[in-house]
Amino acid sequence: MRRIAMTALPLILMACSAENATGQNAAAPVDKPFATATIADFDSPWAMTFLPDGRALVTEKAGEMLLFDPKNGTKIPIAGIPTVDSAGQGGLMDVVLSPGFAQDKMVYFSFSESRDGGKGVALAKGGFAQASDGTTSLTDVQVIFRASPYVEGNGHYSGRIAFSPDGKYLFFTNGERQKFDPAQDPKSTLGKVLRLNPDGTPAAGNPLAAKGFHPAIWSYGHRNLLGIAFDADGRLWEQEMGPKGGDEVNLIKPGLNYGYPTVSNGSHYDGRDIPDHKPGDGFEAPKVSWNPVISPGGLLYYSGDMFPAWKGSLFIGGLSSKALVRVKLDGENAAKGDQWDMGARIRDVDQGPDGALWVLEDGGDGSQGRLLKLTPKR
Ligand SMILES: [Ca+2]
Ligand SMILES: [Ca+2]
Repeated sequence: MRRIAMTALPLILMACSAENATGQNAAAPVDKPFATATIADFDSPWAMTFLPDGRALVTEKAGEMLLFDPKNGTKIPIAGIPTVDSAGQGGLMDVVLSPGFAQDKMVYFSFSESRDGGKGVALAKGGFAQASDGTTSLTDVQVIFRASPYVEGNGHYSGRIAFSPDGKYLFFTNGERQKFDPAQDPKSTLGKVLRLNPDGTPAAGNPLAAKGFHPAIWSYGHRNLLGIAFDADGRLWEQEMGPKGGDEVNLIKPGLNYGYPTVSNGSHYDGRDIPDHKPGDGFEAPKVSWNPVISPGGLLYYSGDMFPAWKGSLFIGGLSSKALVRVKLDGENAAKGDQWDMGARIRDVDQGPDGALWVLEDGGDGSQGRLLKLTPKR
């Protein structure tokens, strides 16, 4: 037994140094340039968004939305959320405020549901209301868009939401539900970035409608899109989980085909190759890709002043990589920046009113689902 152990050791060391030598999975122990404070514990949180008064809405996978006050730790359950199917990767997902929230109090959120014909991701809105006794609800909740078609299975719903900087359009991501081909199917919204009006109807002038595509489609050929964010110049950035290898950050432009499942810098989990993105293949290549994967769970474009060196960077929460990942942007180009080991699956990253970074752990695989606040190290 001892001989076997002695023989195995150099192989393990070699494997480790080989991985580090690529520099791609560099969660090596580095001094983090931020201080980390644990603010609260949640049960598998999925997304958060700050209200103008500094409180926040936090979604939990099983279907609860909470009004959270970072000042005193108070959590108030919000009534009015529809029934959620939270099996597998499903759950109550993203939450964002209407661009006119100060006046219209409207909250947009996404969730997976089970209906006749299968399961899918839905987009809903409701009015934020808090009574004088503190009771909080979303009122007149309406589902304003459903992915199509609904199918069997519990994976790759996606469901991220972002408003365009002018507030006129709502971008919504639909994953390919682990069914591959729908990402290239012009009639399906699966594996697509969609552009909608704030009432959930397809926006007029979407780039592929005249070619017979579903009128909501903005771009296609995507896999599991767990982050979209606009930068300060109005460019739309998206991240998606690739298959075995091939996680991507893409610059989203109208009407383009991002390749999945025809091309990917990764390969299928069963070992079959997928041709990599190549110049001239007719597909839009990612600006950054990862192999081994980081498993991107959420995306933030950082516009704050608290970390001046990172203003204009993307931040990604890494699930399997248990990392916070920074991607540097330069116009239409992007490049890998930092990757900090966080010791837990990271689901989402948000920016506080003061420019602090707020990080939600996923709550799976041994982590607690904590809310962390990152501030510059003194
Ligand atoms: Ca791609
Ligand atoms: Ca490949």
